[in-house]
Amino acid sequence: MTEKFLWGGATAANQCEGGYDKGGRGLSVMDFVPGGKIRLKLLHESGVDLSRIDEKYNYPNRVGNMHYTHYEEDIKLMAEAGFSVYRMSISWSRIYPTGFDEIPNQEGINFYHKIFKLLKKNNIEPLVTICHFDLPIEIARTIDGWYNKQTIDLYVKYATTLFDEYSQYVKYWIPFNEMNVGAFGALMPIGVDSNRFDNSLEVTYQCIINQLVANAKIIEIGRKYADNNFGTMIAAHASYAFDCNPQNQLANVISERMFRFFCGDTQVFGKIPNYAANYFKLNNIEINISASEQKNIAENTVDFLAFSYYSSSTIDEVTEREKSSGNMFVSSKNPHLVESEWGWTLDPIGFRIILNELNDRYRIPLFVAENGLGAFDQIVDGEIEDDYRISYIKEHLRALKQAIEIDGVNVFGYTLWGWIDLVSAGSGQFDKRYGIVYVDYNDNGEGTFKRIKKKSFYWYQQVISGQEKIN
Ligand code: BGP
Repeated sequence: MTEKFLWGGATAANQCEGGYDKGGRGLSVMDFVPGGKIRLKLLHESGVDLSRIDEKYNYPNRVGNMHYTHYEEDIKLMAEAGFSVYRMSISWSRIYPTGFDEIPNQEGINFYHKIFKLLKKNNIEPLVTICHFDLPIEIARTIDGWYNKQTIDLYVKYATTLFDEYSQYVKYWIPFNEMNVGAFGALMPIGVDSNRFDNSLEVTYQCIINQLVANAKIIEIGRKYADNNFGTMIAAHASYAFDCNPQNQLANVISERMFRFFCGDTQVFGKIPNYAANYFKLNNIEINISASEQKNIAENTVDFLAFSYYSSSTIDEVTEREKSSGNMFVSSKNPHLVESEWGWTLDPIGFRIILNELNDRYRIPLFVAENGLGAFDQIVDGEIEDDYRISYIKEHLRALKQAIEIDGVNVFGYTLWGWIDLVSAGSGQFDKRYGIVYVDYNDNGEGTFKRIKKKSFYWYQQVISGQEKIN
């Protein structure tokens, strides 16, 4: 893979680009998902209306942090911070505006050429997510997103265009962001709200299966190009049984399989695991997958495993306990841990645990594609003193260092999530900030989009250059 440890930051097109109506871009599913507290409720309970926008909501993903017009400045900041890698995603509807188009949108193609050229000039390696919660709206509206096998072909066409255009710059590809999150059956990862269907579990898993098939297909194609490396990407969290009650221990093992491991197991080992086949049988889920699709999955496994890590969760099946919310997971409160302002447990030891678990299970290189702290920031006299963020990152980097140096875990890079403030995926808030660079914009839709370096920017810059030691 690479000799050098890659340091950098991560974003997703739908959360940072903005310019939803610029450069011939078509609309995407995220352009119809309202921001604010209502977002999760709509995604998980009442549904998002994909046919129109509703005046009573705002749609922050249409605006992002305006990277579309600020990309030159943003890449300059990455270079100044010392990044050697930038994890970014491409907006599908910027390349194929409806998803069904015969030919790609040249303006969209040109936009990413400009980005890749600038990254190259600054010696920053792009690590590209092909689909990060991003689907042209027409695919969702007319053929139910990933539930329909036709979406596989549309995605293969889109990915092939990316290889044709950008293989000269990109050698690390992540076909899908956090594939396992599809198990929630929610719109963002699978482009269809499976709760609309009577057999929602079957719809959910058929979508994930279709993505697994698409993933293998594009790996097969992508390998014919230059030196391409492909990674799966999962949302990882350390998961604990609340106590040593065997019932809780077993519940923890079982809950982890279909959520945390199913996608990685299939993509790394090339076969749908037995526990999943049994789960489908026991839950009357009929999966549509052909023998040739299965063969393709077996022959096109991934080269590395990328993951996000923010927090841990705790399972207690025996006793009803107070709940805490993590990155989409609701779990029993862990009395040993404190939580962020959004109720996510802060658990750097859990990070070391998950690094070990993934390393031991898969034995392929790991990449930390997302890690960071979402917090409210205050500007005082033009400065942002985000010591809380520095301490979160420092503790997680210490755990990473221990995993590498003490435990022998094989990790080739780390990208800080939302290295520049952007729209939160879960809450649609702009004021939930992850950045080491502040963007002057807020949840009321006010601001100039001016970029301001936070205290954490200078600190992370020193970590990358080796002047700041993590001990
Ligand atoms: C991951 C997503 C990202 C990102 C992050 C933080 O699940 O891949 O897109 O947003 O979580 O979550 P949030 O934005 O909800 O705070």
